[in-house]
Amino acid sequence: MSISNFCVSVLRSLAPNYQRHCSPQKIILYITFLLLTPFSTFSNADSLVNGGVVSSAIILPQQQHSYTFAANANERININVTDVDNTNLIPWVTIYKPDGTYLTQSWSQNVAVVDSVVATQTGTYTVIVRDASTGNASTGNYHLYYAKAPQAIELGELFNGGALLGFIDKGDIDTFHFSVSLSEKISITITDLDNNSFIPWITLYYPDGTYFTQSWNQNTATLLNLSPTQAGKITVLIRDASTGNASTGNYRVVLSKTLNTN
Ligand SMILES: [Ca+2]
Ligand SMILES: [Ca+2]
Ligand SMILES: [Ca+2]
Repeated sequence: MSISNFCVSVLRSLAPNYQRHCSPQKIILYITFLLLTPFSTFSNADSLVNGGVVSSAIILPQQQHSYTFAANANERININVTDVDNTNLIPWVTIYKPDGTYLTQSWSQNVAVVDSVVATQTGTYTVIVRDASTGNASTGNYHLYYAKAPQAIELGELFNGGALLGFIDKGDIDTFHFSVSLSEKISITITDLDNNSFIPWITLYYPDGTYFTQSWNQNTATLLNLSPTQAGKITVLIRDASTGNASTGNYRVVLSKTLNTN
């Protein structure tokens, strides 16, 4: 049996009416398309966990991976997609709004950064990860870090007077939270414990997910005597602010709250 006859018989058994309209050549093309589709446009559409990381790989040229997350209007979206192995892969991330229109994109040789982008609609957003190198032809392992304010709390709660130690991997986003009342002022310091190229970068968001403030510094980034305008749980993001956002390092973060006497 020839390949075309085999394909015709397979398709006839799967869809008895379909072969009436197709030549054997078209049927072969159709079956080839079906066979290649799962690899060439593989799309898992996994739901992202807030504060979590996905480890995956672009294994074929022009492959695209899709993910989803839910957000309310005015919440803030942070996503880093890293080229884990320093290959020719140029991680490229694009986000679409719940109505399917474009929201934002980013690409970089090492770490593609979506920083504090406002969700303009309430609903389910779609994230596409692919390679941005010439011909979209590079492959490689990637990590996708996702942190939406509020409620990204990968590493738990920061307490008044307490210190927490952490590590920023390449393109990592660490997340904490702490509670605050309107009668308190807050100060936070974050220190690069290894004194290397890592630039500790701290960003705070209000309980409703809107932006509060941020700071970064080569050694110790400091936020001093801030008076929050919302009470509740403040979301804290820690990232690397060095050029390319690809430095790694150990850090210590310290929170102190004092009574607001103003
Ligand atoms: Ca690369
Ligand atoms: Ca980490
Ligand atoms: Ca540093």
